Amino acid sequence: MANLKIKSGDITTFEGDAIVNAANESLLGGGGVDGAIHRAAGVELVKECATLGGCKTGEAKITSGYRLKARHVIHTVGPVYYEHSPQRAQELLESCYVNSIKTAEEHNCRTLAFPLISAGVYGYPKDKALEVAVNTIKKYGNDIDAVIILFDREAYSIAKEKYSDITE
Ligand code: AR6
Repeated sequence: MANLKIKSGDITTFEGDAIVNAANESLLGGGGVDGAIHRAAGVELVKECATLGGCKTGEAKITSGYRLKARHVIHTVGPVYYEHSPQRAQELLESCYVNSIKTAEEHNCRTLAFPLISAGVYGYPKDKALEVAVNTIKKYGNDIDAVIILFDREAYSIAKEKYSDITE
């Protein structure tokens, strides 16, 4: 089972092998955590992203971290919640975590930080998004040290209540 913790904070300050970005299919930047990561990494990041040919929902692609303290950024695209049945949305969100972990392992990244993918603009209910994140990372992240970094208070208070054993 993965070593998993949940913290509150800003993922752009994470020091480790890689941070995961909740991107969109273009990979060319956006708002939310995506915007924050691109601002912190600098323009080199969008230049590399532009060479990747986008990313399908549920898949993941890796770049360098540029000015970030993390060596790499793993870009994944979560489902827009209301575009799918709840079951399909869950499958796609699970794929984001599985493919991000797989990509990390392929690049020898062991310390990884995740945001709460799809739980912002893409409308995935925060409690359910957190459940998918925790269960999937625990199940598939055997060889990694992972932290879920929660930016908004509501998500963090859900985590403190439901996962007090791993929330710092
Ligand atoms: N550190 C950690 N988490 C953050 C940060 C941060 N600095 N900033 C926001 N969050 P969202 P999505 C949280 O909307 O729902 C973008 O425009 C935020 O509180 O960033 O997957 C992309 O380009 C929320 O809990 O991502 C896509 O178009 C979580 O990150 C679209 O939004 C995810 O919220 C993706 O939507």
